[in-house]
Parts: sequence; C-alpha cells; structure tokens
Amino acid sequence: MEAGGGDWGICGVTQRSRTVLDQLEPQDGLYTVLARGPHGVEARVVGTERELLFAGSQADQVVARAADPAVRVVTLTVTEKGYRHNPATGRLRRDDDSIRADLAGGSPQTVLGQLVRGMQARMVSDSGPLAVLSCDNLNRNGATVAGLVTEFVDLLPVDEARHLASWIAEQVRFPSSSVDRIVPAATAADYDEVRRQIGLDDEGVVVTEPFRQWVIEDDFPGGRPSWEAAGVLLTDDVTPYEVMKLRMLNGAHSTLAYLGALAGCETIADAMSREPFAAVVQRLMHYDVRTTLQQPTGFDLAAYEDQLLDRFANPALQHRTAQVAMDGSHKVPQRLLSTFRARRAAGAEPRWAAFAVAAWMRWVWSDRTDEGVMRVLEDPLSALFQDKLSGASSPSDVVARLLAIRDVFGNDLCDDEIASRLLVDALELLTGNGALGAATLLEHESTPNE
Ligand code: CS2
Repeated sequence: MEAGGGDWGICGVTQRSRTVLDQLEPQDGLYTVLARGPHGVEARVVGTERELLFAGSQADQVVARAADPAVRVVTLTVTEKGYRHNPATGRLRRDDDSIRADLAGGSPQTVLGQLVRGMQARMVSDSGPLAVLSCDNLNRNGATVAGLVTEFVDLLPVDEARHLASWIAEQVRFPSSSVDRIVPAATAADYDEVRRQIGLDDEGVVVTEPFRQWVIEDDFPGGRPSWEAAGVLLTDDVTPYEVMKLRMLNGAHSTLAYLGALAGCETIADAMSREPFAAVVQRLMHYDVRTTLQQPTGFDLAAYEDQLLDRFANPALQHRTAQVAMDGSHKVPQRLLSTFRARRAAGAEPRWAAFAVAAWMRWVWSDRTDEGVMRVLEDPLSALFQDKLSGASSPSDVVARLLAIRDVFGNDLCDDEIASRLLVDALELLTGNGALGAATLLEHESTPNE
C-alpha cells in the first residue's frame, strides 16, 4: 500500500492456537519482519493486520468475515496438511473426523469448512465475488483448493448444497500462486536483535531471509491490492514457476533436511556446510530436477540454482532441519516424487532424486539419527508408517512396504522395477554408511553429467 495506495487491510486468522493473537493484540497487530542476510540485518515494522481471530474459538466470526462484502480475497497459508487432502491424489480425505464434523454442521473447525460455510453465507447475503488464494507449497495449489471445495460442497446435504455449487462457479475464483521466502521459527537472538533495532519488545517477530518471490495468477473478480507495486509478478499461468519452486527449492530443502537431520545437523546452514550434502543438492537440482522443468519465460535457471545454494547456506538463518523435515508424507510427493516420476517417464535412472527419496525413507524407518540419538517422527501419517514398517528388516523390504502406501506414492511406482532398484540401492547406501558417508560415496562414484 505504501507503493501502490489503497486502503486494504488484513483480518488475520490463526487455526491451531491463540499464540499469535496473544502476541499481536497488545501490539495493535504490529510486528517486525527481520530480514537476515549473510552481510546484514534489516528490521521493518508491518502494519497491515487490522483484526485478529482465532478460529478455534471464533469460527462463526471467521465465517461472517468471509461473507463480508468488504472482504474480496481470502489467502490461505495453512501448511500442506492443513488442507486435509490425500497427498498423492489431491482429493479430500472423506474419512477425516474433522471434515465429517464440519459437513454435519455447527461451527466449522477445518479451514475447508470455514471457507465453504463462508461462501454459503456470502451467497445468502449476496456479498459479491471472492478470490481464494492458496499460498502453500502444493501442486497446482489453486486448482487443488477449488477441487476440495467442490468435493466438500458435493458432500453437503442436498438442501444445503442447493445453488451453492453454481454460485461458487460463478462468483469464486481460485488463482494459483507460488510464494517463496524462507521463514524459520524466530529464536531468542531474533527477539534481542529487534529490541536493539527498534527499542521495543516485540512478541511477534517474524524472521526471514532477504530474498522473496511471489508469483500470482491474476484472477481476482472482486479486485485486489496492487501487489505488483511491491514486486509481485502477476501472470496468466503460475505452473512453470510453481513446479520450478517446488522441485528446485523445496525438493533440495527437504533433501538437506533429511540428510542433515540424520547426520545430527541442527540447521539447514549446518547441513550445507558439509561438502558432500551441498554436492548432493547441487547435483539433484542440476542433473535431475532441471531436466524436468519448463523454464519460465525470461528466467535464468542456472542463476536460480546458484542462488538457491547461497540461500540454503545463509549462516544468519537458524532454520532447523527438524522444521523442514516434518510432515514429509505431505511434502515429498510434490517436492521429490514428482521429479523422480518425470525422470522415470523420460526413461532416465535418476540417482540423485532416488537418493533424496531414500533419505526420507531412512528418516521414516529409523527412530534414531546416525549418531544413535532417539527421535520422534513428526508426520500426520506417522502411525501408518510405524504400522507398515513394523518388523521390516532390510532396505528392500522397507522400500517395498513404503511404495505400497498409495496415499503417498500413488499407484505407479511400486510396479516400476527400476524405480525400486534405485531406491533400494540408495537406502542400502544410507543404512550402511550413514547419511554423510553415503553422500560422500555417491559423489565419488558419480561420473560427470550424471
Ligand atoms: C520449507 C519451506 O519448511 C519447509 O518445508 O521447505 O517452508 C520453505 O522454506 C519455503 O517454501 C520457502 O519459500
């Protein structure tokens, strides 16, 4: 708004806890964005939050807000698992207890329930068109949310769903977006730095890297802020950017997280400082991911690859490997399996992508790091993994059992013998040598152009 004008404001909604409200309410919604680069740090106070709601106790107010004619855009940043979809197919998990409860009525507890109830109220009050903008790291995020909304509406009792599907088709758009900025959890050092810089205690500090990229499909029937004035790229088709970001950045990020966490590295920068890990992610991007991408017009992929390596190595960010490693079942399909599949479809034997997927398999299988430290698997499917892997004795057994989980791996990979062999080889390497040893061996074994 500083750059483009307008009087837009944000009603921020938290889903799982009141913490952010407790932090921001006493500060009138103001908070500091602390951008930490290798060569300096910049603090900036942001004043766009005008109202704060906690859906856990104020769901009806959230629904009323979504139906307010002054509201034109609903943005979603709810992490991958927040959509309650099947990670392999992108379809709604109809067996999800909270989704079933929201379908039955009452105050909606899921994001999807709040959205659909908001649209229902918006239709009744004739409040005009709306754009729903997913900012999460999902494949085709806009189309995925649109599909989930449609499925949810189809499951409502007939009298409730009447007219709603056609109203949504006419009035609501679901533009896709690709949002790129690394945002670790803030640490005590970040709060101290803000106190030094602005002379005040800020309970709501957000720490990030200097880099940011936001690409949005321009489809906002009720209008939108002039985000382009702040550097947002508005386009007709986000797909090439989205796929590039998910496979290059997020794919490499997850790989570093699993390898690093197995090797006992606390942070992503720490993992990047181990030369064999840096080499693995560079080769993953260079030899496996890049060949699967459609280069966005005018975009320099080689420069992007170099820039990513620098971003991961940014020593000023304390980005915990555990934070990136969590929820792999909802991340790995679009980040790593998509590359693996695309390479297999092209007849290749993608060793780097296989190694990355196997690093995740090792993380899921073993309840200890390579140094023997016990750990807990943070994943919405952790109970399923535990069940499926109980008694598994060898890498080939583990690969076979995991590939059979279709909700994550789809229907195709378990029938691809070459895929299985690549994964078993990589998992054997990791199991026998630890993550660092395996990455070192793989790097030495590989020939140029591989
Ligand atoms: C990270 C992402 O936590 C994770 O899984 O890979 O949040 C990543 O930092 C962002 O997508 C960067 O844009």
